Amino acid sequence: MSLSGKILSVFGLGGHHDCCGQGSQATQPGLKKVAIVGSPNVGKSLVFNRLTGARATVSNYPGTTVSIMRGKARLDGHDYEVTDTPGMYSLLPITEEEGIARAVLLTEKPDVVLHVVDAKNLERMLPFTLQLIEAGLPVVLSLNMTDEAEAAGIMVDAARLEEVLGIPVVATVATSGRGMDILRRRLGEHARNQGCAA
Ligand SMILES: Nc1nc2c(ncn2[C@@H]2O[C@H](COP(=O)(O)OP(=O)(O)OP(=O)(O)O)[C@@H](O)[C@H]2O)c(=O)[nH]1
Ligand SMILES: [Mg+2]
Repeated sequence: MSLSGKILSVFGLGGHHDCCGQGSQATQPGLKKVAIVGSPNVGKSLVFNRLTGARATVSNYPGTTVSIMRGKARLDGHDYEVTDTPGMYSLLPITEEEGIARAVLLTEKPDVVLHVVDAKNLERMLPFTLQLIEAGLPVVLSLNMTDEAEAAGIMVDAARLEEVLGIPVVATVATSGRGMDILRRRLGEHARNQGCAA
């Protein structure tokens, strides 16, 4: 096990991912789950809105004053419950908000974890992707804000990154909706590849 894998195991993360919505925080019984995570201000909520449309509810995370959004999305022919989490920089939380984002991953055991990153700042964002993968979570990566990256002359080879990381990687622009159809399909496929889909 790598050093970061060992450190994560100290915090109760890592190792085999127990999927299929068996978490202790059953929110909508029977529905497969997608959790959206990532750094602050990368477009998580806009991606969430694109996936769920108007079908979303806001509530306080149990026992806290931190609000999280949940909604329903149809992905590749199946319904999922999607959770938007507060921005977090790593799996080792510092703020209450980060702790809740981690709790969504740990206790709710989503069938797919959608890591949204800013395509302009991949060097800063990818270490967190690696942490999520090392924790054994079923990760799909959304390279969001590719419009701004392209305008800045940054061309990311999503297919190559997908090959290197071994997880689905999709370029998106949440403001215009570019890439969202592909993202929906890849999320649904990845859930099924975990052997968890309906
Ligand atoms: N140009 C561009 N702007 C984007 C894109 N996605 C999101 N934004 C903008 O980025 C800002 C942040 O978007 P949010 O969806 O609130 O980001 P977030 O990750 O939910 O932010 P926190 O919840 O604060 O962590 C907003 O002004 C969005 O309009 C994108 O793909 N391209
Ligand atoms: Mg948000």
